[in-house]
Amino acid sequence: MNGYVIATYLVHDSKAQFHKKAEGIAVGMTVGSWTELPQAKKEKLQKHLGQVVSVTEHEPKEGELPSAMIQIAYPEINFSNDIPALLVTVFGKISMDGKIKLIDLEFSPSFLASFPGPKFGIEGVRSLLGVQDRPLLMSIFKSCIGQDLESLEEQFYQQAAGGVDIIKDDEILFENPLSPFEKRLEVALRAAQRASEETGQKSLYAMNLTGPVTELVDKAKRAVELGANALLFNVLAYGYDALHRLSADPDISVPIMAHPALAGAIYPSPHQGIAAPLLLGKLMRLAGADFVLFPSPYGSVAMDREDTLAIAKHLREGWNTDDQQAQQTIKASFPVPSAGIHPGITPLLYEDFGTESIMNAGGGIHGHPQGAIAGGRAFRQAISILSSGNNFEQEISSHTELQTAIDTWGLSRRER
Ligand code: 1AE
Repeated sequence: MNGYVIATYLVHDSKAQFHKKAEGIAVGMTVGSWTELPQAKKEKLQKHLGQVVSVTEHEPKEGELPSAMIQIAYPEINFSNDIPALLVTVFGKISMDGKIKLIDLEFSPSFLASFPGPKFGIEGVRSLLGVQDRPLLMSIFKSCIGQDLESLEEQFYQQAAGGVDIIKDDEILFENPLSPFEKRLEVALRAAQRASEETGQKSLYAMNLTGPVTELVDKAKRAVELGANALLFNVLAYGYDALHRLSADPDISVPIMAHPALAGAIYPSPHQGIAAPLLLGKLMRLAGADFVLFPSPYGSVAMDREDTLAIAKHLREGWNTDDQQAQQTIKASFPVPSAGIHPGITPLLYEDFGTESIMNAGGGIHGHPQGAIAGGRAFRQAISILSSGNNFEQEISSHTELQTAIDTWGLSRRER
């Protein structure tokens, strides 16, 4: 439906009045009240009126509230082409009105045309690093709070020397006297250079971009001028539009990584909130994230596997639009399943997310009994076996660091 954004909701209602609910949303979230309007006003407002696309009632289940999927089409002339206006239109007031969850949004070609999407995407990040044909490896500083520049420089070096492709700040690292932003960048670049001279491998440093929202663009530009080559951003705390403005700015010529902090306050309820694939998949890519972190199905903060697969699909595959131009111009973002990842989980991650993904670990690298360099190596050995197609279990013992990691954390197997 060109000219409309279609929102899909899951609604639970003890009275099962789903058609009435759908009409109420379509009218209430667009022109207000329809029935009481005089004819002349109705004609004028017709083009602004929301449309009920479908109401699909589910088979009632014992002990559960009646539920239905409702789809509403919203005329794009009602809102400006930005994510805050979109979200307030489709889920502002009604997010507080009973058991209703926003499941999906379908965008029209005209709406998508306002969003450049990720500046680098999967291909762009790969070409910055010069790495093709294997999942990338990312690590997180652990710990970084209370650490001085010397300690962070050494941590950076160890991560890069172990073969890590991308090193990210912890999302909880803000401006602080021990490791101020510009100084932190300076020591990280120096450590990256030192490691690269030894390994011949490039690395990226995703610095946590923080501070007042009005200063973010200037701060990001300054970081780029000083040599920053990636940024980390707490998107849900600052808002999707903040990411959109950073990623669309031509002077911020580095990839941006979206952290999912706060997402757990929004997606987990079966009755309310915003579904994880939309929250962390479609909207993050639309706003311009080159990489998106989300809990993997296997680690310490596990997410439902189907949801993680749907996030990855939204990040990498086509939009649900038949617009070929949007398919081609909005680049694919890297899925980064995270939290509690160690080398023994990598076969499951590879099976689920394949080559075009990033394996990311904090404790799983720094906690290696032989140190962080060995932690990085253990992951790279795991990635190398998986990419070769050889039998993972049979090859473990040929790699000292990987064997130690498996002895420490074990080998995870799929529960059938
Ligand atoms: C889903 C986000 C994971 C994250 O930010 C983080 O810091 C993970 O650390 P580890 O790998 O669990 O130590």
